[in-house]
Amino acid sequence: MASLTPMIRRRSTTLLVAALALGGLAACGGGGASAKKCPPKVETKTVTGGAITVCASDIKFDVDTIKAQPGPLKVTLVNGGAIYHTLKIPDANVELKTNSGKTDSATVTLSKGTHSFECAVPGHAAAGMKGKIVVG
Ligand SMILES: [Cu+2]
Repeated sequence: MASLTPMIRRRSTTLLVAALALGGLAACGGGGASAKKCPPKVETKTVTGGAITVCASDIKFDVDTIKAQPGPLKVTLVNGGAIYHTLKIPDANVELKTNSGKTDSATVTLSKGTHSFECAVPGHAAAGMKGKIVVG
């Protein structure tokens, strides 16, 4: 039965790797006290219930375009990254500011049309931390 040994050994290695991978996933999704993770980035989020959450990580937001109805809009910024980020909406004169693992929110009322938002940390908008809010 000596010829079975290599196969058994290989299977053991595979199981070990699988267990490590599962362990890694659990650690990511487990939601430790300060471990907020952003969901995968999407092109568009449509506001429901007058509130939208945007997650910032290093170095992007989790959405490009937010579609909203006219009226008050509560914007919440979640920082799922390791460094400081903001979400600035110049048209509303609002800037949400978050350190790693923190959230900030404000309610804005934007006119119909397209409004930009961006992270105001130098270099971040240029690196892609920007998007738009389309109201109408
Ligand atoms: Cu930033």
